[in-house]
Order: sequence, then C-alpha cells, then structure tokens
Amino acid sequence: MVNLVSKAAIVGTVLIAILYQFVFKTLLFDILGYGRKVASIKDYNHIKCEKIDELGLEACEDMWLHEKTGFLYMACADTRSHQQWFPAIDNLNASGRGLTDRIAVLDTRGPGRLASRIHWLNIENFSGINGDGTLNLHGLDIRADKHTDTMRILLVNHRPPIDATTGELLDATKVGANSTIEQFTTKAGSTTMRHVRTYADPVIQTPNRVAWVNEDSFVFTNDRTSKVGSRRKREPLIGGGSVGFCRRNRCSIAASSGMNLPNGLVQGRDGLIYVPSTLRSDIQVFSLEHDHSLKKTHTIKLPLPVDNLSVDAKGDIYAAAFPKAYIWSRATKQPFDINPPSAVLKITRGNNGYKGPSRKAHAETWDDGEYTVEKVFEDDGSVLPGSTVAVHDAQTGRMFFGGAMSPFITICEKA
Ligand SMILES: *[C@@H]1O[C@H](CO)[C@@H](O)[C@H](O)[C@H]1NC(C)=O
Ligand SMILES: *[C@@H]1O[C@H](CO)[C@@H](O)[C@H](O)[C@H]1NC(C)=O
Ligand SMILES: *[C@@H]1O[C@H](CO)[C@@H](O)[C@H](O)[C@H]1NC(C)=O
Ligand SMILES: CC(=O)N[C@H]1CO[C@H](CO)[C@@H](O)[C@@H]1O
Repeated sequence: MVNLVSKAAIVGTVLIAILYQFVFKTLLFDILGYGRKVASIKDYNHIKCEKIDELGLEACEDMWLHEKTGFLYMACADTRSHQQWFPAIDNLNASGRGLTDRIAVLDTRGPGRLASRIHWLNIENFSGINGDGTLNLHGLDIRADKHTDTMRILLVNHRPPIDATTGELLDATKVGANSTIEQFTTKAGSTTMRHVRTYADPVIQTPNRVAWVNEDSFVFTNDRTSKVGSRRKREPLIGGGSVGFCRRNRCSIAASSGMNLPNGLVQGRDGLIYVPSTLRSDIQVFSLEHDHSLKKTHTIKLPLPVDNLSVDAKGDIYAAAFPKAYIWSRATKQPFDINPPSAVLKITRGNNGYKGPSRKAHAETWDDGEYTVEKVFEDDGSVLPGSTVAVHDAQTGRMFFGGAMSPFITICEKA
C-alpha cells in the first residue's frame, strides 16, 4: 500500500515535471512572454509612427481598409466603458456598457489635417436595445461590391441580455451577453449605414470576428465555448472555441477542434480561411467545403501569440502580436497607465526559399516551406497601442494600429 502510494507520488511528481516542461513553460514563456526581450520602435529607424490620441479614436478594436479609396473603417468605443462591458474579457457590467460605440471612417490618403478627414457613420433603421439604437462593437468585416460602390458591413454586437417581458437588463455575469452579428449597408464615402438584418442564433455564442466569404455568407469565430461558467474558466488550459458559418439566416458550426481563443480570422486572397488562436501561437488554415464545414489544410506556427489578422492588396497577411501577453492582460485593467508591448508579423504564402536571418535591425524570419513569417517590427509600448489589429496599405506603405482597450490609434510609415 505504502509502496503504491509512493509510486503514485513519484509518478505524480514526474507528471508535474513533464507538465511544467511542456505546458507551463510554453504558457509562461512562449505565450505569456515572461522573460522575452522586446525591441523598441526606435531601433527601427526606417519607420516613423504617430500616435493619434484626439479625435475620439478610442478603443478601436477592429479596422478594415477599402483598397480602392483608402478609407479606413474602424469599430471604436470608449476605453472606460470597455472596462465595464466587454464580454470577451469577462467585463460583464451591462449597466456600464458604452452608449456611443460607432464606426469611424478616416480618409487615409486625402490631403489636409487628420481631423478634417474623419467622419462617423450615422445609423439608419436599427432599433438597438429597447429602441435606443446603440451597438456594442467588437469585430467587423466589410465586403466591397465588385461592380457598384455598395459595401456590405458585418459587425459583432455584444448586446446586453434583456428580459423580454419587462425590458429590464438581466444579470450578464449569470447569463452572459446576448451577442449578435449585424449586417449594414453603406456606400464608399457615405456618412450613413443602413441596417439590413440581425443574425441571432444559438450557434453565435461568443463571437469575436467575422469574415465575408461571398455576398451572402460569412464565417465567424466564437473565441470561447461558453459565455460564462466553469468550463470557460478552464478553457485557457484545455482549449476551446469554434468557427461558425452563416448563410442568409442559417448558421452552423464549421470547425471546433484544436483551438484555444480563436479570434481575428480572415479569408485570404487564396480563398482559404486563416484562424489565429491566441493561446496556441499558431494560425490554422482551412478550406471551406461545399457542406459549409471547414477542412484543415495547414498550421502556421508563430513565434509570438497573435490576435487579429488583416490581408493587404498584395495578399500578404498582417498580424498584431503580443510579445508580452501578461502585460497586455494587466493593461486591460489599467488601460490609461499601462501600455503593453506589441509586434507586427507579416505572413506570406508561397515558398520564397529560406533566406536566412535578414540583415535589417532586429528583423527575424521563419519559413515552414509553405508560409514565411516575418517580424516587421515591435515596440515596447512607447508608440503602438496594445494592438489588437494591424492594417497595411500596400499602395502607400502605411500601417494602422488599433487596440480594444487603448485610448488612441497609431499610424506608421516608412521614413
Ligand atoms: C457598473 O456600471 C455602473 C455604471 O457605470 C456603475 O455605476 C457601477 O458601479 C458598476 N458596477 C460595478 C460592480 O462595477
Ligand atoms: C426603414 O424601415 C422601414 C420599416 O421597417 C421601411 O419602411 C423603410 O423603408 C426603411 N428605410 C430605409 C432607408 O431602408
Ligand atoms: C437577444 O437579441 C435578439 C435579437 O435582437 C432578441 O430577439 C432576443 O430577445 C435577445 N435575448 C435576450 C436574452 O436579450
Ligand atoms: C475582432 C477582434 O478584434 N478580435 C480580437 C482581437 O484581439 C483581442 C485580444 O485577444 C481580442 O479581445 C479581440 O476579441
């Protein structure tokens, strides 16, 4: 008996040691970033960045660039309300939710002062919560029509849960947010967007980002498996989350295995769906099958945990990355005091042949034969917002950065 116990204890200790090696070490160093050295933007002397901390461009969680016009569409909110209501990070005080979340449009290629090139989209035909017309924004995607100037907008909307009979707020810490996906339509340069429909479906649980796949279908990530509860608390260790597919008013789960905090997915120029999982430091690549399921074709390993992806006009994918995720997570609680480090990765398809480490200061590249990953630059938190999205304009070379909890956005260009 004693022998058995001690044997069990030894096996237990060994298991913990192995766990430390493979799980906690990965978690601590590779994912949370303890001990990782971060370069400063000043080390990249070919890049000049400007922080935009006025004009109301706050908590701009997600961005999309209209290639043709250079209009940058941003889903913005305010940092203080995100501290109360932002279901993705368990901020579930619905009565403190933002009532002014809106879409900003910045004419990035126009002349004149920035302030004169910004406008906000007015909303038409959308009732919001009890008729107040409000949205609580998160991910967005826009599809520009090939032949007309129509643009189809999809927005993740974290509605507070409402009692259908009394119209009173329900306790979101118990039932979670009532998240939906909203479709709007607008035209390039217009100052309004008109509501088309709401996607409310049991499959839309914890939506994070949406991505159009054609005129009437889209995919989206559920960053977690459940809105609230104990399963959710364990998910960082056991994994979870899924990708859903919606066509007109019907939604279904398209992929649900091997993810851990899947978030800012995109459709690449190659038609494949790229799904980053923040807590796995990888991007899973899927093809969309005729039955609306996703079939995995590749996994791109990344040197840093990444967040939301964007595709530029050349088809290169840009990713906002967290060199020190543990600081990012602290900053979500003190967004005005702590500005976490960020990095930008560029992912290129096609075997360019591994060229060895690049000569550019601090540049690093990785190549798996199918995809090349390059660290474009990183910042210790002095100019970039704790970035959750990075968008590249291939025409001008400019890059735009926003962050869910940041009180500002940043624009960078080659000096
Ligand atoms: C929730 O938000 C409301 C409105 O901002 C605020 O008065 C209240 O103190 C907040 N509750 C908690 C628990 O933080
Ligand atoms: C708004 O909705 C109303 C009723 O649902 C409809 O009659 C009207 O045409 C809509 N307006 C626009 C601009 O679509
Ligand atoms: C969630 O939103 C949908 C769409 O507006 C609505 O029909 C439903 O009643 C809402 N449910 C809750 C619990 O708020
Ligand atoms: C659409 C979007 O912006 N998604 C995610 C970007 O990254 C942050 C941090 O992980 C998430 O909270 C967002 O949900």
